[in-house]
Amino acid sequence: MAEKKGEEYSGKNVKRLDQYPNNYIDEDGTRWRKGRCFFCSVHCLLYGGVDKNGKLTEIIPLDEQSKHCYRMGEHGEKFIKFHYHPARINRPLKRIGERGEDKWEEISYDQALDEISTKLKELRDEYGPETLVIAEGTYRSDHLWARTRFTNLFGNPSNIIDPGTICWCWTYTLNMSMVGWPIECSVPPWGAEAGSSILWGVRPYENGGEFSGIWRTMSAPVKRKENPGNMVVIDPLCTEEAKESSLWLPIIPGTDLALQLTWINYIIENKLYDEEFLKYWSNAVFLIRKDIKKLVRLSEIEEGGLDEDFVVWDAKRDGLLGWCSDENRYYADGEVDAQLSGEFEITFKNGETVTCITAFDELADRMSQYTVEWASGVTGLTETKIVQSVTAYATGGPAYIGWGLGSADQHGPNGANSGIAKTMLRILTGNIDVRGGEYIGFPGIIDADGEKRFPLRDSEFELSEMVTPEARAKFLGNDEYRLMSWKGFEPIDKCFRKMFGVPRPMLHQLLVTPPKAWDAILTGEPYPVKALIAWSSNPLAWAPNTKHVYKALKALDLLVVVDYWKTPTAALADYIMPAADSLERPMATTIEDAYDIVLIGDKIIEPEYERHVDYDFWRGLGLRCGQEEYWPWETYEDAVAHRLARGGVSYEEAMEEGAWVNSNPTPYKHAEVGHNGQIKGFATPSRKAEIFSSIIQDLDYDPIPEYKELPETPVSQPELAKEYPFRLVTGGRWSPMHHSEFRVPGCGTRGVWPNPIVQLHVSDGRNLGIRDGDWVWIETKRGRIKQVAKLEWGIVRGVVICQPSWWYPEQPAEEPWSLGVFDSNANVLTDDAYETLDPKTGQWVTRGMLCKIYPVTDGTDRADLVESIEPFVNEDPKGFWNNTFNKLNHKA
Ligand SMILES: Nc1nc2c(c(=O)[nH]1)N[C@H]1C(S)=C(S)[C@@H](COP(=O)(O)OP(=O)(O)OC[C@H]3O[C@@H](n4cnc5c(=O)[nH]c(N)nc54)[C@H](O)[C@@H]3O)O[C@H]1N2
Ligand SMILES: Nc1nc2c(c(=O)[nH]1)N[C@H]1C(S)=C(S)[C@@H](COP(=O)(O)OP(=O)(O)OC[C@H]3O[C@@H](n4cnc5c(=O)[nH]c(N)nc54)[C@H](O)[C@@H]3O)O[C@H]1N2
Ligand code: SF4
Ligand SMILES: [Mo]
Repeated sequence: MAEKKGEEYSGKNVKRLDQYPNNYIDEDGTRWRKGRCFFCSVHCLLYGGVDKNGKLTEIIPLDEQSKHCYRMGEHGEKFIKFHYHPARINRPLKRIGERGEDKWEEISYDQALDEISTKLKELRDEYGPETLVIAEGTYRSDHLWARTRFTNLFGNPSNIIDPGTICWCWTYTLNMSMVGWPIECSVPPWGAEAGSSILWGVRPYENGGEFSGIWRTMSAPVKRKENPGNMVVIDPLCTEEAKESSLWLPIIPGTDLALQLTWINYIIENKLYDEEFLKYWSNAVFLIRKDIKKLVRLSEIEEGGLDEDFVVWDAKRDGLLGWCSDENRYYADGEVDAQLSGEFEITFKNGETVTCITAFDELADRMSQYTVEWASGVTGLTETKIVQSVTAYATGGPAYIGWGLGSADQHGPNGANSGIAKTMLRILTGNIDVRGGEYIGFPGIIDADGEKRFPLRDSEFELSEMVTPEARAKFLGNDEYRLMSWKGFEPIDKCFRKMFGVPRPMLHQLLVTPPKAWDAILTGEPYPVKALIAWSSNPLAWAPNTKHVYKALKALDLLVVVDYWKTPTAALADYIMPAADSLERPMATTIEDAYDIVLIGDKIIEPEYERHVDYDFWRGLGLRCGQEEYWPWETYEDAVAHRLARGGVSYEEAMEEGAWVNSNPTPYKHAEVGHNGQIKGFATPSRKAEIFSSIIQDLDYDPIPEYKELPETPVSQPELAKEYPFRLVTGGRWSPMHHSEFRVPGCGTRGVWPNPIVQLHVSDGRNLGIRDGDWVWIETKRGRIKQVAKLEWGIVRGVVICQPSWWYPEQPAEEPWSLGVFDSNANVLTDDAYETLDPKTGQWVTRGMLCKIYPVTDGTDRADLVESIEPFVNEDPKGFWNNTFNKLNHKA
C-alpha cells in the first residue's frame, strides 16, 4: 500500500463552516471570529462576536456539545462573565509584604519580566540552570512547547512537575514503549463501531459532558438498534454510565490490577487470544532466557549479530532465526513460522547452552496464578461478573478500553503495571489499529518523496536535542523513575524519529514526581532548587500532600505564578502574572502531539488590560535570558503562521477551516509499506507490538506486571484499618467544575455545586450517624478535611468518594485562611512518601487509601464563610464581588 499523500491530510476534507465566515462583520458592526474554547479538553469551536466598542457580546456554539455546556452558558453568558470578572488578574502583581501576607503592588508586564529574568539569571549563576522547576497543569493552552523551548535553552534538565505523572502522560509514555503510539485515548475514531466498549474507571458523561462526542461514542455499542454490543462499566460508583451499561462491575477501588491480570489469564487459558496477530505483529514469539527472563539478542547468538535484533524459533527451518529490527523483517527469505510456545535449548556464541522459552509462555506462566476465584476475593466482584466482563471484551467483536483515571492512573505503585496489563490485553486480543478497536495514529508528515507536508508539530519546536547529556543527568529522579526520565525518553525518541520523522514530544515524558522537587527545595538535595514558575497550575490543589507542597513553596527564593486568578498557590507568589484566556488568543496545536490532527481557532478579542498569552511570557523571559535567535516569532500569531506554512496553508485559510484532519483514517497501518520501502510495523525498538517490552526491561524493570496490595488497604495495613476502616477515593469529575477552576463566585458555575460533596453508602451513613447533607470530616493518617455528605445506594459499601481540588475564593487570601485550601482539599489526605510511589513513573495514590468519616458537630467548623448560596448563582444580587471580594482579596 502506498504512503499517504499530504493532501489526504489537508483541512480541505473538513466540512466548511461556510455559514460562519471568519472575520465577518454584521450589520451592527459586530465582528465575528471562529475561535476555540480551552475550558476543557473537548476544545469546541465557537463563534464569538465583538461589538464596535470592543466588547464581547455573544458566543455562538459551533459544536453540538458546546451548545449544552454548563461552563459556557446560553449565548456564552458564563464565559463572558468569566472574561470580564472583577477578580481576574489583569496586571502583574508584585509581592510587597511577607510571603502569604497578601500585600501587592501592580507593576507593568515589562517590569515584571525584567525583574523575574534578572532574578532567574542570578540564581542560575549561583546554583546552575537546574535550580528552576516548572509546575504546570493539565492541558490549558497550546503553548506548552514554548515552555519547553525556554527551559531547554536555559540549560534546565526539564525539571517539570505536572499532573501528567498521574494523568495520561505516563500512559502515553508506557504505550510508546509497547506499541509506539499513545494508544490509550478517550475514544478511538472508530469507537462507535465497537462490539464492546470498556469504560474502566472513566466518566465520559461528566468529563466530556452529557452531550459530548466522547460519551456518545462510548455508549454507541449499547444504544445501537441493529446488532447492539456491550458497554462494560467498571466503577465503585453507580454512575450514569453504569446505569446505561450492559454490565456494571462495582469494584473495590484500587484493586483493578487484580482484575486486569485475571482477564489476561482467562484469555490465555481459554485461548481467546488472536493467534495470528501475536505471531506476526507482536514480540510474543521472541525468545527469552528461562533463567534470567531476559530477551535474547542476536548479538549473543552469532558473531556480528546486533544488540537491537532478537531471535525466534522458526518451525519451517526447525531452528533459530534472527529478527532484523532496523528493517522490520526476518533474516531470511520465504515463509517463516515463528513459534508462539515452546522450550528450546539454544547454543550461545560463547558456547553456553541455555534453555529459552517464548515471551508468550513466560506471560502465560506468570499469569496462571490470577484465577477468577482469587480476583473475586480481591476485587469484591462476583465470579460471574468477572467471566461475563472478560468474555464481552475478548469475544464481543472489536473492543477498546477507553482511557480512564480509575483503571490505572493514580493507583500509585500499581499504576504502571495496570497500564502495561491493559495494553497486553489489547495486543492479546489483536485489537490494535482495527475498526471498532484501538487506533494507532500517523502524523502523516513524510510523503512518498520524503518531504514533510504537515504543519510543524509541537515536538519540532521543543529543541530536545539542545539539552546536553550533563544537563539530562541532573533531571530530578533520572535514576529512580526511569520511564519518565531521559533514560526512558532516549530509546523512545529514537524509535519515534525513525517512524515519523519528528522528535518524540518531551512534554509527556520528562516529568518529575512532585516530592522530588519539594525535597530539593527543602533540603538542597541532590542540589538546591530555588525558583519555581507555576503556569496553568495550582499545585496546592492538585499535588499530593498539600502540607508538603505548602512548606516547599514557602521556602523558595522566587515563586512566579501565571494565572487568571489569585489562586492559593498564587497567593504565596512573588509575582502573579496575568494570563490571557482562550478568547484572547489563536490556537493551532497537534494537541500535545498525541494526535494526527491539528486543531485551529482564531483570536476572538484582543487581550484586556495587561493580560498576555503564555507564549509572550516564555518568549519574554527567553529574550531576556539570551535566547533571542530562537524566538524569531514576535507574536503567537506569527508562530502559528510559521507552523501552518509547512502544511501549505496560510493563517487566514486555516482559521476559516478550524482543523486539519485526516478525514479517512485507515486501519492496519502497521501492514502498510512506508516511505523507505519497509513494512511499517510499530514505532518500537523491534517494530513489533511489544507485549514483552524491551524498553521497560532495558530500564531494569520487570516487563510483566504482578499484583501487590496498595500501600494502605485493610489487607496491607490491617492495624491501621481498625482506626481508618473506609476505602477513600479522592477523585471523580463533575461538571461544571474543572479541577480547581470555576469555583470563583460570579461566573455562574458555582450555583450547582456551592460546596464539596463526599459520597458514601446509605447504610454506612446510618451506622455512622451521618445524614444526607451533613458536613462531615474525612480523615486519613495525614490530616482531615470537611465536605458535605451525599448518601448513595449505588456505591460499594465501605467506600468513600470525595471531590478533589476544592478551595474557597471567597475566603481571604491572607494566611492562615489561604483561600481555604486546607479546609476541603482532598490532597490534604493523600500521601507522597517515596515508598508509596510507582517505581517506574513516580505515580502516587489518589484512589484506594484508608480513611474514617464522621460528622462535623461544631457549627462554627463550617468550611464555607458564605451562609447563603445566593452569591453563587448567576447574577451578583448582593454586590458580592464588588463588596465582599474586594474587601477580602484585593488589598493592593
Ligand atoms: N467536568 C470535568 N471534566 C474533566 C475534568 C474536570 O476536572 N472536570 N478533568 C479532565 C481531566 S484532566 C481528566 S484526567 C479527565 C479524567 O476523567 P475520568 O477518567 O473520567 O476520571 P474520574 O472522573 O476522576 O474517574 C472516573 C471514574 O473512576 C471511578 N473510580 C474511582 N476510583 C476507582 C478505582 O479504583 N477503580 C475503578 N475502576 N474506578 C474508580 C470514579 O468513581 C469515576 O466514576 O477528565 C477531564 N475532564
Ligand atoms: N486527589 C486528587 N488529586 C488530583 C486529581 C484527583 O482526581 N484527585 N486529579 C489529578 C488530575 S487528573 C489533574 S489533570 C490535576 C489538575 O491539576 P491542574 O491542571 O494543575 O489544575 P488546577 O489545580 O485547576 O490548576 C490549573 C490552573 O490553571 C489556570 N489556567 C487555566 N487556563 C490557563 C491558561 O490558559 N494559562 C494560564 N497561565 N493559566 C491557566 C487556572 O485558573 C487554574 O488556576 O489534578 C490532579 N490531582
Ligand atoms: S467547556 Fe464547554 S464549550 Fe468549552 S470546550 Fe468544554 S464542552 Fe466545549
Ligand atoms: Mo487529568
